[in-house]
Amino acid sequence: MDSSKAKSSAELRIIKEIQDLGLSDYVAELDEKGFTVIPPDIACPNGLDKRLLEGILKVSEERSGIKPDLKNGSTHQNFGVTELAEKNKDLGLGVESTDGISNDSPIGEFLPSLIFEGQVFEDALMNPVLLAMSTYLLGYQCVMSSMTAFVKGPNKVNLDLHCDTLLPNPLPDHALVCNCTYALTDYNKENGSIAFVPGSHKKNRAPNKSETTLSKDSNAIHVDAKAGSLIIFHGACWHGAYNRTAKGLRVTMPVLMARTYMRTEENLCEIVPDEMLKRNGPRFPILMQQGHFYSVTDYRKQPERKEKMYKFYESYNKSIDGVLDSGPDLIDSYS
Ligand SMILES: O=C(O)CCC(=O)C(=O)O
Ligand SMILES: [Fe+2]
Repeated sequence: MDSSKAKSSAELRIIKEIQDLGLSDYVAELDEKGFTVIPPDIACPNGLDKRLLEGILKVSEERSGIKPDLKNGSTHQNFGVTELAEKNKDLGLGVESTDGISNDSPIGEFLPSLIFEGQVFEDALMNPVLLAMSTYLLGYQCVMSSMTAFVKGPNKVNLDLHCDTLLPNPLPDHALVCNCTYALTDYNKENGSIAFVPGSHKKNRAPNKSETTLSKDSNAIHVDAKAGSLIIFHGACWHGAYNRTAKGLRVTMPVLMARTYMRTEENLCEIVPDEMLKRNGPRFPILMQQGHFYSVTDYRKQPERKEKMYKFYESYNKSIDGVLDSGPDLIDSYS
């Protein structure tokens, strides 16, 4: 945040939220390094992490028909080795083989679209700590871009360095997206932790092709974190992941958040059931892209959509003491 200018009421509000939640030191670290690790007692009180881990393992079993072997990782050892080349290309992921031969998946099993898998995933999105950190970086109008999980067993390849803002360079100083990753099993290098290049968000660009090999970047570091930690990083921060040499599974759930005008990974606007919108409080519909004016697929539905959009914005703005100073009321002058 630029400290030389007078602060808006939204900025004053988020600063207070951050102080009240005990997050000031984590925000300072995020500003300096581009990432921070919030420990389980702050990030996941009331056992949210245990419920999430259980929920993800259940989804994995339901979708694949195989019960994940959390302790030994046998179900996910060298995951995806056969279909890897094509799959990773689809995900846009680059990989570095640590033994010069192997080509298993750098992320393991990929579970997209988790927000529709039950209440615990809605709770994870509505976690006040996740929302305060996302709001700090992206503003009160930010949306969820995607909620996914990676279930990674022992593997041989590193995930190449990249940043999550998939736009042409240069990138602006402020974040356009941020990644809030729940680490649901213990993190260290042997466990296949995420890798960061501290301060890289200040380069205002993604790594170029010659800079993506993780082992060649002497500034890259791993993260030590207890299960239940929440790792927050700026969308321009360079990161990758180390291969897992330990047995067992690394289970992580990245919640990608985005400024309201960004193209999102998941297109949620028209597919969220009313029941889900009703049960989660006034910010939830905004997070679920219900305040989007764009992305029209059927112009005949636009009047109804607009009406809902107004309603959602109004009740959300009321719940945060009217600090939003742009929104549908401004858009209305075009209609
Ligand atoms: O596997 C990891 O730790 C990093 C994954 C990643 O690049 C991401 O969540 O954006
Ligand atoms: Fe990433």
